[in-house]
Amino acid sequence: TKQREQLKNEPLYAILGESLSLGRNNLETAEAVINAGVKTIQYREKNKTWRQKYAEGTAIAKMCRQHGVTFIMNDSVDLAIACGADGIHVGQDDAPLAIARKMAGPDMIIGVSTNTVEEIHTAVLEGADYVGFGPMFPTQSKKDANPVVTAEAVSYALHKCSIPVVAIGGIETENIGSLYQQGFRFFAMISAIVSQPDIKSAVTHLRELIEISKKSV
Ligand code: TZP
Ligand code: MG
Repeated sequence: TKQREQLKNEPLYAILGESLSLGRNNLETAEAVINAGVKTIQYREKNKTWRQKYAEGTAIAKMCRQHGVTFIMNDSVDLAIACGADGIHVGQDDAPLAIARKMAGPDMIIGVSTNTVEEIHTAVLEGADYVGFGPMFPTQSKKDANPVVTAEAVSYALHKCSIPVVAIGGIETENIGSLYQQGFRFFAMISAIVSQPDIKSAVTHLRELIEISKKSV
């Protein structure tokens, strides 16, 4: 699908979380992120009801569709389908990939959170479209975050993983360039995007840092 192809061409992956959005609501944040030119957006809310997530997700999916932005729903396959999302992102405690795939059909993008060699290996084997991989650095944005990834897992992610690896966890202007130089090509961020007063300039800056690293690779 077009959306699946687009994932491979966009280094920045913005994750929405209202508690980290400086008082902006998710729709306002989504609008700003879309305006800043980010082509992949995930909706991630841990403490809202199904109906709240459904209402917001549906509205944001519509905005994304109008702007050619890929919209991914976190955690829940039923919400992804109900909201008309392009993709689902499942963690290790969410629906297993085979079940998510069966429910959502072949066109749905499915991403899986991974922290170890074993988890990456399994996600690829089961047919994930991409893996989220992290945390790369300590982060305050996820309460139950795994330990920072090991050097062994990083090496596996960079050299042995046949699908896109989306690095996550503590990524910001200070380290995105070095991650790029290490070989990472996709970067998911919450706070470095949605917690910035000026989302557009934050995104522009992140892109510039990637471009600079590209030249020195
Ligand atoms: N999964 C692993 S780390 C993390 C998630 C959802 C939080 C990322 O947030 P931030 O603010 O980009 O560190
Ligand atoms: Mg989850």
